[in-house]
Amino acid sequence: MSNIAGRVREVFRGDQRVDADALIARLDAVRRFLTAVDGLLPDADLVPAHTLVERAGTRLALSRDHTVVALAGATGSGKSSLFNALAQLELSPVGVRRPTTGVTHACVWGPLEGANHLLDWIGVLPRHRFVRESALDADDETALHGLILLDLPDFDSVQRSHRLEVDRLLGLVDQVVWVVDPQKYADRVIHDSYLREFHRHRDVTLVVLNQADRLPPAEVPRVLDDLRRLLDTDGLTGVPLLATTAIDPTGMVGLRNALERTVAERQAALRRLAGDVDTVVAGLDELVGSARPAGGPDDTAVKGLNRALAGAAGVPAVTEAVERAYRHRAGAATGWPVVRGWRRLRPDPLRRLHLPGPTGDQTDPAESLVAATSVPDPTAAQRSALGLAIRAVADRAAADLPAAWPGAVTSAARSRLGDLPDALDRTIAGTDLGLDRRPLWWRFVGGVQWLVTLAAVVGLGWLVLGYALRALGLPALDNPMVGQVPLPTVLLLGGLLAGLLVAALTRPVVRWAARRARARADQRLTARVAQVGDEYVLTPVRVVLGSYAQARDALRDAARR
Ligand SMILES: Nc1nc2c(ncn2[C@@H]2O[C@H](COP(=O)(O)OP(=O)(O)OP(=O)(O)O)[C@@H](O)[C@H]2O)c(=O)[nH]1
Ligand SMILES: [Mg+2]
Repeated sequence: MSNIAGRVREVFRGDQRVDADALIARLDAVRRFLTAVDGLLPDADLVPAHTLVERAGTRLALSRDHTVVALAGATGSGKSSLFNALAQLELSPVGVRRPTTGVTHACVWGPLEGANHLLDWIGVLPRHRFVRESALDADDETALHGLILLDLPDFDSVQRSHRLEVDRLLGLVDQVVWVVDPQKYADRVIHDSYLREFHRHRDVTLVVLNQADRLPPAEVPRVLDDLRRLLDTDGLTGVPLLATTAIDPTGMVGLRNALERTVAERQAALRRLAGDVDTVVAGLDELVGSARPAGGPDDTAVKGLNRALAGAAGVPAVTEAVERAYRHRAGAATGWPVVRGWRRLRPDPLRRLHLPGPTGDQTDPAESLVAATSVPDPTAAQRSALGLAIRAVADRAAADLPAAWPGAVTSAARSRLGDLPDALDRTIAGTDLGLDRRPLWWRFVGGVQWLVTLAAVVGLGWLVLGYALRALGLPALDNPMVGQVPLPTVLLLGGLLAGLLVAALTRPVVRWAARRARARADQRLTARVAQVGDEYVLTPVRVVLGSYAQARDALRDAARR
């Protein structure tokens, strides 16, 4: 689960330098991650990443020549005493009343101008900003030029506002010097709530055991060992640990040297932000995980979706109508002319669905924009089958993704569900069902039918004329004979028989051709309906899968030190 976090933890950086460009690239990667997951993952999970991007951008834009170091610790540990001793001025009141320091004080080594923007951003009031620059000892202090030392209120305060101020500042400063004293160095609050939280910021963490003068000299190493053990448990193995005495200038040489090194390296700001990126990446790791994103929705689920879409769109009803319409139209074109007119009176099955009727009988395009067809609305069963098929597509596509994603994939799959019925209806209405052309063989058979009917009519007329002449006593017609049978009789009976025979022979062919027309229409409709499914269901799913892949790549880049 925490593969990236694991990798981050394994790297103990110690004095390793942080390259500014590499850090900016990692921050860009976090930004890319946020863009990729925007609207897909819960905002609450992304707050630390947004905060980091915003803070890091501002910190890097502000003075990189200054290093902001905070003295943090419990009340009475001696933060203000150390602050004053380092500044060699009484800047922050030291008192017996606890807590003493209520607002952050800042001391800047070097000119204040350059540091002011930084202090504005950090939020130290101008009246609590001091400058440590004196003509007398300018040379002694050059090693600390660029240092902005902050004296923080106590974090274990009875005053809630102190704790809030400390928490706010700890998120902004470049380096933290944790000040503990011999009485309270093992307090649970500092270890559980603070030091442990800073384990990814080991390279910008320093711990001092202040008031070392209060211990018998032989005790100091024992207490330091004990404190070191506690720090190891906190995950702060290797952080510098010093004993200090604020009331004795020689008792602070180690701390001063450490601060001089920090200022000279000008790395603290970058290291702090790199630690922040590590923390954020570790927190996001669970949201993205290591699963390879699926290439797209899987085939079986897509087939199921297309089937359900076809059902909901009424494709079976339309294809059945196509078959009947083919028979109807073929019958009208090839049937016995005597009954053709009667067939035409019956409504065309496709026309009844408001689908294109016989050629030249198209549905009004304006009408098709609203309720395109009169294909029956999907039944409750078809609707629920469609819902299940969409769910199956989402579930299969998100099967390997971490817990935060399946919800986003399902929402994407359903995002255009409301538009689907109209889209399907329009598609059905716009699909060429393949019935526009009248096949040549219809014309041929139709022509034959006319011919034989004509023969029968001629025969009938001829016979009627013969009877009429005979009835009037006029000379009979001299009927030519075909074998034993007179020609008019052959024409009449032959014409009638031939018409019935052609109709009988044509019927199975029409049935077969109608089934083919149905299959062809089914193929076309299914393909068009699948396009709608692709546009309305699969594309949104692919977009989320693409975002997942981008987020995963971005987070890997952000994790790379
Ligand atoms: N003996 C001795 N006393 C110290 C030392 N450092 C601080 N003190 C005393 O400890 C008390 C508290 O010191 P402060 O500097 O006010 O402590 P703080 O951490 O700033 O306390 P808050 O402002 O309340 O958070 C004062 O009486 C200091 O004189 C030290 O190194 N040795
Ligand atoms: Mg104080």
